[in-house]
Amino acid sequence: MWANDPSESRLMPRTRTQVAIIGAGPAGLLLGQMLQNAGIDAVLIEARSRGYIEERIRAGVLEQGTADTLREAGVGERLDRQGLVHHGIALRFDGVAHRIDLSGLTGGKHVTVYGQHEVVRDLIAARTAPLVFEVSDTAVHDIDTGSPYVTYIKDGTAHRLDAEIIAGCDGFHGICRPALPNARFFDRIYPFAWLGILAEAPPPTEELIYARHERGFALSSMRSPTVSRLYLQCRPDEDIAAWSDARIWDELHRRLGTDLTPGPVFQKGVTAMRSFVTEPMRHGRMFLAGDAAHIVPPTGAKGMNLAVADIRVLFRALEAFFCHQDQRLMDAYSATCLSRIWKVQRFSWWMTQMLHRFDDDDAFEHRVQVAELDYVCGSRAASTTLAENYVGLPLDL
Ligand code: FAS
Ligand code: PHB
Repeated sequence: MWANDPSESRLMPRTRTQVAIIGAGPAGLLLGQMLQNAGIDAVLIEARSRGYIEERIRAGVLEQGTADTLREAGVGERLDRQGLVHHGIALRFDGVAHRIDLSGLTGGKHVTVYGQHEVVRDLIAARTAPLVFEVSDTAVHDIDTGSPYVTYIKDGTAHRLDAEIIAGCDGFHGICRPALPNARFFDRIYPFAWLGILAEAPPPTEELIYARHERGFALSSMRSPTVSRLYLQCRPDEDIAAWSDARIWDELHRRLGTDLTPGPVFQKGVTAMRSFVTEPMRHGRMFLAGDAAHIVPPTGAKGMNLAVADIRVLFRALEAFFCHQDQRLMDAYSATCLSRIWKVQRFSWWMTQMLHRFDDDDAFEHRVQVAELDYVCGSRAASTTLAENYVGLPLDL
């Protein structure tokens, strides 16, 4: 019996819900929490195990709107206790670090450093509605009808989940985006990647440092006063085995120029860099949100924040549909999200262009790149532009 063979689906164990959510990343889990709070039934299915997604290290910076959204959803207690509130960042180039006063330039707004995996843990802990881990062969069916359904296999048994709405929150490698019949894709792959580490080492400074260096970009972030999160620009096909801890610390010191205190590295990974957008983000009763619909290079710290912004829009649309039989917000979903998505894509692309080494750039382009950083750090108008994007553009709702 195959889960994605519609003729077989009549013979499978069947359950019914109002919203079938595919993917338990920040997008799927937050939507599930908001629907649960509103008394709207949702079943969440996830390909990986609970342990895997709770240990998966990704984003680290929450916009103020994201933190507020998590509090409104009732999962902000640990964030408020353990999150690190930051009022500024530093841009470093030509050996000098320049502070961007995020709060002073945005009327007091700030960001919070709190690992994405912590957000995932908080959302899973708060979930009382069904959350099925380790599913396989997920497939969506009849998404252009009023009776869509999802099939999947769990512990060797094929299941059918009937729903009124399917939320495709299954990330960039999921099955929902490929199921869109008329989508258009916008894609840009950058000629470099990020080598990221987590280390038992105190961050060199209290705030983040984004460094442009002739040898390549580096970023100094953190997860706590004793755990550093650090990144180095590397080749897209970088062999991480060629990077010993000593080599990583040495390269970080060259690019960041700060007194780093090396410590045991307990997580290493290489993250590809791309910009990607899907238009539209909806077909019939299936709605894409988060990385299933878009990818931004992490230079602007926007990936997870953009997923949260999508979910705020999607939740309000589903609440209007289920509680007031009003489809207008659902019909406006794609356009509403894409308006913000493209502005965030621009900012993430701009930060990436400004801070990374592009091997094909000539001397003129290198000088222009430094001049842009010099202008941003020296002009209140230019640094305000960076600050208002970094803390987060106003949320639509
Ligand atoms: P996610 O990818 O987080 O979640 C999708 C979920 O769907 C996953 O749990 C997956 O297992 C599940 N899934 C996939 N296919 C499925 C199927 N067929 N059936 C059921 N479940 C399925 N952003 C930043 O802002 N800063 C960073 O430093 C940063 N670093 C990153 C590093 C890496 C390696 C990656 C991949 C992304 C990084 N991001 C970063 C972006 C990241 O934080 C995303 O924006 C964020 O995870 C988006 O959340 P979701 O849309 O929920 O997608
Ligand atoms: C992180 O802490 O993981 C982080 C911070 C800022 C970024 C990207 C990643 O721009």
